[in-house]
Amino acid sequence: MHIDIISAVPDLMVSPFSHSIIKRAVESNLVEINLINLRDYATNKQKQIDDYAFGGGAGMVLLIEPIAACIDALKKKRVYDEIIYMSPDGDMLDQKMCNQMSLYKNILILCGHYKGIDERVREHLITKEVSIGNYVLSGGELAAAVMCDAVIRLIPGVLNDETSALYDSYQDNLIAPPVYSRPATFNGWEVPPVLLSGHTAKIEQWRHEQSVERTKNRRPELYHKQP
Ligand code: 6GU
Repeated sequence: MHIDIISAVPDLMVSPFSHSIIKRAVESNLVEINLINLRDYATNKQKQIDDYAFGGGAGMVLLIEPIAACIDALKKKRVYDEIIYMSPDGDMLDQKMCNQMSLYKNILILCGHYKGIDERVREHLITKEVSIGNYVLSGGELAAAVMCDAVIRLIPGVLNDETSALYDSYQDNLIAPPVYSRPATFNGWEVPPVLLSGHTAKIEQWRHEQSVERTKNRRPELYHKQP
């Protein structure tokens, strides 16, 4: 998968892609992430990428010209499955959307300022808008990092058997069961005995029951989506 991310502050996303699972995915060439500085596509001498909103009001608006120039240049190199704008009023990211995106070959992501981007970008250049929740971030960068993390770990080969995405919370609209490790007793707090029994079938059954109970209690709306 190839992911291009356009941002006015691309450095914000360096660390999220430089560690652990995502770092390994990049190193194994399972994913290529290209951070693009919008300022490199500024069209005027002052390298300006934002300006006041027509009609007045607080906050700067990202200009259409650098964004259009940047997207045009990128489109000459690749055909994108989606051109996504990160926005708090976009479609809500969920596991199903992540699964669909994990099958894409090329994704272009545009990160905006909290005040927004010229609406004509959204109308004419964007194919999908995504939000990661009902709260407002200062920009789309952290949201893009969240979305990319959730998508990249689903690409075949990124996780090994032990960390397989099949066991994730939400994968079957069920929350993952609790896990424990050594010591078996800490402060008198015991690990559930079944997990120490070595009885694989009983352990699997216990985990499934725990998943169902947790989903009912913590995410009843997911429980009612059971197949
Ligand atoms: Cl995608 N962007 C911003 N700025 N805030 C958000 C968001 C995105 N998703 C939730 N809040």
